[in-house]
Amino acid sequence: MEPRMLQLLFILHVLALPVQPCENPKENSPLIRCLNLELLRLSQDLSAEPNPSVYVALRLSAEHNLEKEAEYLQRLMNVSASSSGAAGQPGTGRLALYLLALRAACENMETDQRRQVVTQLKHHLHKEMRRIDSQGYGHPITSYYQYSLAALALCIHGKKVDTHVIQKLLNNEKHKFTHGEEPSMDTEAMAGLAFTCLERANLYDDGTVEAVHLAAKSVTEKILQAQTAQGTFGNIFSSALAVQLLIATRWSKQKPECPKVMAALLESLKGGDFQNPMTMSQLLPVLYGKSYLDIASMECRAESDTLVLDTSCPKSQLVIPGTDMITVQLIVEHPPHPEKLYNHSIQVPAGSSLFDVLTAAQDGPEKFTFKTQKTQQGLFLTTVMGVRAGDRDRRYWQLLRAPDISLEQGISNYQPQNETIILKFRPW
Ligand code: B12
Ligand SMILES: *[C@@H]1O[C@H](CO)[C@@H](O)[C@H](O)[C@H]1NC(C)=O
Ligand SMILES: *[C@@H]1O[C@H](CO)[C@@H](O)[C@H](O)[C@H]1NC(C)=O
Ligand SMILES: *[C@@H]1O[C@H](CO)[C@@H](O)[C@H](O)[C@H]1NC(C)=O
Repeated sequence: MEPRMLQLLFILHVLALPVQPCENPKENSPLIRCLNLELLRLSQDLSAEPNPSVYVALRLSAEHNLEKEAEYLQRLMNVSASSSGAAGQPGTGRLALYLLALRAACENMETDQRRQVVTQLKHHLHKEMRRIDSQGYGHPITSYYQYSLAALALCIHGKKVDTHVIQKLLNNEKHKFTHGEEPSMDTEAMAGLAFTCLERANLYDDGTVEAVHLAAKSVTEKILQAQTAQGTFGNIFSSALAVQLLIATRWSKQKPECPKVMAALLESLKGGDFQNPMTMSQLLPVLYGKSYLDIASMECRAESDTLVLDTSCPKSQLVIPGTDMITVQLIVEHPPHPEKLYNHSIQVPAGSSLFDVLTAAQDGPEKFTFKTQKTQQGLFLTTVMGVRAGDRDRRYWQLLRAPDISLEQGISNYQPQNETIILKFRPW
């Protein structure tokens, strides 16, 4: 029998198996609907730059407000047509998300302008690949996360990804993907989604199909093994993407990993941990049993146009700073310089964000200074005490709780207790 035929039989066999994907129990639907509405509300904020990840999440939902989604798409296309990424940055990931958004909108891709977007992403991916190759470097320009996202986006559009590009991702999968110096389950998951899409694409030779199949399996195993006692894969934020991979690979929800992680995600959602548009938009699809792979088969027909902005959902549970004060010891470390650049205690109202702490320090007598950059994830800390962390030298200001616990949120979202916070200049 022809290999193609065998492959087809295999796919039909898999489809016939009675496995249900990792899904949440139905009784949580009001909570999920509120997350959906929160994202819809965010999409209506004209002062914020439109975010393709938010658009994709709205599209993968089971409920829609088609008019508002269409308006958002217009704004998204408007921005992407006029500007292409921040200065110097190739914007690989942004462009990939934009392409996913176009497919999720069932937009016609056969126009000169649209073909050009695809070509541009291929070009970016090549530049990323060449950087990995360039002597003694081994890293793409942005990150393996964006590299994977780009491969996924091309694959979702049925475009062939250069096998050299795939090979580089396969090579790196054999090591661990990292986030700073820690394992990055987000990146494992995104690479796994890309491998799974490539495996099913019917565009590659048997050797490549076999290699991406094994890589997808290996990534899934790494993720399952990383499950914590609380049920998360890595931390709670990487768990959303990890579950997308389990959904895409049709991991049975009868297996214990699934209900455990779903419970953890819903608990965190209830507790208000998902605060910024990026984390919310990565979570919503999995709560509707969807992954980014489902974008490939979207038809945009007969969708339920039932979502209306109302006030039935509780406002996000941000603690309003009160009158109780807390004391945060703020330490700035710039290895290898042994002396601390800064070490003083700051008083702020309980419930303040870390950003509020840094601002209070800046206004204090001790000459603390910092700069930030606005992103969809909140404010990114770029410069501390005049020391700027750049993409070029692959350094960043890591946020830690003493002695060495890396924070899982950025300065906009993290609310310190009475504790010591360390800002440490680190390679990544
Ligand atoms: C790559 C990456 C990094 C790189 C970014 C550098 C680079 N040039 O790529 C580095 C290692 C520097 C980094 C740092 C941090 N990161 Co990070 N990062 C990611 C990752 C894996 C991919 C982001 C990406 O490329 N997205 C795709 C592009 C298209 O979107 P983008 O919006 O343009 O991406 C930019 C921002 O996301 C920004 N960024 C990256 N991380 C963070 C974190 C925060 C809080 C902010 C405001 C911005 C930001 O860098 C990206 C590239 O320019 C995500 C995983 C995920 N699930 O999203 C985690 C993730 C976003 N990071 C996270 C965290 C917690 C951090 C740190 C706060 C860790 C720490 N304790 O210090 C620091 C930021 C500290 C600071 N100075 O403000 C969390 C955020 C969770 C949340 N609640 O919002 C995530 C989701 C990982 C996780 N599961 O914990 N990160
Ligand atoms: C597109 O951009 C132009 C100019 O920046 C603006 O005038 C117009 O209102 C925008 N359209 C939409 C749908 O946002
Ligand atoms: C922080 O410490 C202050 C005094 O040291 C105390 O009054 C307050 O209750 C503490 N707050 C928290 C959240 O622990
Ligand atoms: C910071 O300063 C405090 C005293 O203000 C001191 O006890 C502590 O050891 C210092 N920490 C570091 C890491 O230098």
